[in-house]
Amino acid sequence: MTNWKGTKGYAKYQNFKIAAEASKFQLQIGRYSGTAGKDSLAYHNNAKFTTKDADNDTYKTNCAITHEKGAWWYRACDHCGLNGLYNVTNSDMGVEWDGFPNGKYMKSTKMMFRCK
Ligand SMILES: [Ca+2]
Ligand SMILES: [Ca+2]
Repeated sequence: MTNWKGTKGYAKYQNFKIAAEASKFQLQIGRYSGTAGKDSLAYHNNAKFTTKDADNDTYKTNCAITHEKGAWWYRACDHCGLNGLYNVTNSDMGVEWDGFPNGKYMKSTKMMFRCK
């Protein structure tokens, strides 16, 4: 990830698994290591995937509509959200990673996977 001030960091997970549709694409992640300041995805571990038309989060409303933008493994609602609105740097609806050094709003992010 690179934030709007040009600071780069990464979050690496020992395991990263997304469950089947019947389990609402529940997220299961392992141990964190990295330079992202904080393991902000830990809050989303075991959360189900919410989209605008499928409220699977634990909040009373649909997080993808009322508090955030973009589908994600919301709970109530997020500590990171990489599917947020691009170039929004003043609200929780942006592309963000809480605790990231020198600014939580991201200019670019990449998710990469390695098979075991
Ligand atoms: Ca909800
Ligand atoms: Ca957010």
